[in-house]
Amino acid sequence: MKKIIFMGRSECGKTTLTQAMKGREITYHKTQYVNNFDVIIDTPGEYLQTHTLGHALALYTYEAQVVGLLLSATEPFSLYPPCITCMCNRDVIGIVTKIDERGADPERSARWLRLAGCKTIFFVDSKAGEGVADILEYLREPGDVMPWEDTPKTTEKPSKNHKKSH
Ligand SMILES: Nc1nc2c(ncn2[C@@H]2O[C@H](COP(=O)(O)OP(=O)(O)O)[C@@H](O)[C@H]2O)c(=O)[nH]1
Ligand SMILES: [Mg+2]
Repeated sequence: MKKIIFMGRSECGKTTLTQAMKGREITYHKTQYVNNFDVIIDTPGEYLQTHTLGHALALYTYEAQVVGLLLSATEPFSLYPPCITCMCNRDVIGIVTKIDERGADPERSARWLRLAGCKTIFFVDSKAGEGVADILEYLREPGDVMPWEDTPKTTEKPSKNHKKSH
């Protein structure tokens, strides 16, 4: 799987999505540090909310192949400046979280993420797991086995002896 780094303000759902993508039972966990030990780098929201710490996030993008900007569908504002994605040379995707919440406006959040420069947007309810598989598929690399599969998908061509079935 491609390595992704999640960014977004506190409480937007970075850790919950991280846990949902790993198939973990969701437990409360306050992110106190940049968690860079896996294919998902989880970061504290304070890094995005504090101007001086924002530079650390820009540096951390080099540790990942994909940057995920999270924005909750319930947020009445966005912290992302227009065209911020050009700050790094990685693919940047937008992820709208909490689409299930009362009063959520996923399309409004998606518009802010597009304004920030995200060309691909995902919509998730991390609690129910909705939309999580789409992100995993996006990050998939040849040979990866998805949680809902039991055998790896092969990208190898069939051998000469292998009959094609039509
Ligand atoms: N309804 C709903 N609640 C969510 C979702 N994602 C996160 N939450 C809740 O939002 C709160 C903050 O989540 P957390 O993952 O700690 O946010 P973080 O600060 O960005 O890591 C927690 O109470 C989560 O249960 C979601 O997709 N839907
Ligand atoms: Mg967190």
